[in-house]
Amino acid sequence: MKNESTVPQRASAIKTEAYWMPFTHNRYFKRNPLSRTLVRAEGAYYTTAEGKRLFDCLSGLWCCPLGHAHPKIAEAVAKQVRELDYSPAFQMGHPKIFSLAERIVELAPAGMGHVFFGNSGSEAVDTALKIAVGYHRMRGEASRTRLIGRERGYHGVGLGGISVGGIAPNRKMFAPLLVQGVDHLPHTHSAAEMAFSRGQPKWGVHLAEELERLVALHDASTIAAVIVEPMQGSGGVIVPPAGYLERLRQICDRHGILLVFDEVITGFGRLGEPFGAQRFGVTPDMIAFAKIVTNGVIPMGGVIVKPAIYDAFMTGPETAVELFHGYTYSGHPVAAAAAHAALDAIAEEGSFKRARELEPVLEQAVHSLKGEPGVVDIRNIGLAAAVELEPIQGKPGARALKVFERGMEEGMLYRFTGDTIAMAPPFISTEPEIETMIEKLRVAIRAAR
Ligand code: PXG
Repeated sequence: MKNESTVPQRASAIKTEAYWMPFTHNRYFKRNPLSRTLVRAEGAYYTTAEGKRLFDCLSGLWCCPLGHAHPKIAEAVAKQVRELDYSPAFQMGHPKIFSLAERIVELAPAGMGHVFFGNSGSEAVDTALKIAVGYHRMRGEASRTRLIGRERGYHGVGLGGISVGGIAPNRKMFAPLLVQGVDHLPHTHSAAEMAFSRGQPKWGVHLAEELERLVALHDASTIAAVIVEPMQGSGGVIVPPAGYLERLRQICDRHGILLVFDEVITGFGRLGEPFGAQRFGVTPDMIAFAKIVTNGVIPMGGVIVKPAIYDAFMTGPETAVELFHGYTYSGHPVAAAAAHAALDAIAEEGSFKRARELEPVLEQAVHSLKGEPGVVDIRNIGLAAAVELEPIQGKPGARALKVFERGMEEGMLYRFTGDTIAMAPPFISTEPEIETMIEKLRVAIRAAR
């Protein structure tokens, strides 16, 4: 194999070739895999194959904020495997999934009624898009098929999700597979107007009016749904301008368009409330969730819908299947057990409140990086923050990669995409841990000039 990298090859005890790693620079990774191979996790820390402890700055991939090896979740999973390890998802049920749906509806904003389960955020999104189109058809408005996403949006990697998504590299290679009849709202980030905003930017509410333009262009009778992340996570913690989501809600209502919030990242506490919907005071028609629902321990995702959506499908003969959709592992009992334990832990440990308490600590700390070399923007809300770096000329992503690698030397596992460093620390973090996470980032940024 040809290797053009200048990184020295190290002896490796593991064979890495067969595994094709997702969203990873495989060849570069495989030159030095041990430093990035994790062998243990406990609380807010990972341990690498080289024995190095790393603070988990992104809570896994946004999914493990209650801390790793949570004893209650571990116990619940072990018990469930012995009691009922699998239950057919179609035409059969089990008690824990019914009660979990009830619990999730209770946590959701008032007015939601039912939960459809899958196993990932991507499945949740594609499920929500299918339900949206099916809903209008069931109501006799079969012309409403168009879906509207947003630039810089990330909605997973299903064909529906990449179609409504707005991240170019995730789409361009698969262009022929993209769903037809999708349009996009502009993203809401403007370096000129809102760099270094704390929390919600004051500029940008007018960008919601672009939805009126899309309605005028396509006609409301062709539009099924608008899907947005309340806060764009993968896009680099892009926080909605004050009033923006409220305006999207009004425009959707005026034209009979469903509003879907993709809360795969913001669901279950990342913004200090159960959902972004509550944080921003805007209730969508559907909420896609995943990740924190099980603290990342067992894969699970799903869609919460308003009763009117569910009811629209509950017609026809009682013995007929109403929605031709579902997965072998929809509502998996082990995932349901993990979710119950995670929701118990959230309630017992006051996790949402803890996230709210830590928000100003993170905000204060991360904005102190303004003025460090190459820092062009800092954004934050809830227990999430991003530091955007100026790309090194002709080498996009290279500066953030340097920061990431130096961060690991400093005992920090940051997340980088493009030239943005993202952080979403565990809810169990202490204040000094959050401050250290930022001070080490300062060291890494200075070293990555
Ligand atoms: N929607 C949103 C808003 C997401 O953030 C998905 C859907 C897809 O979920 P699955 O479970 O299919 O991966 C996501 C996933 C990052 C990062 O570093 C973000 C995600 C996944 C991995 C990394 O920002 N979000």
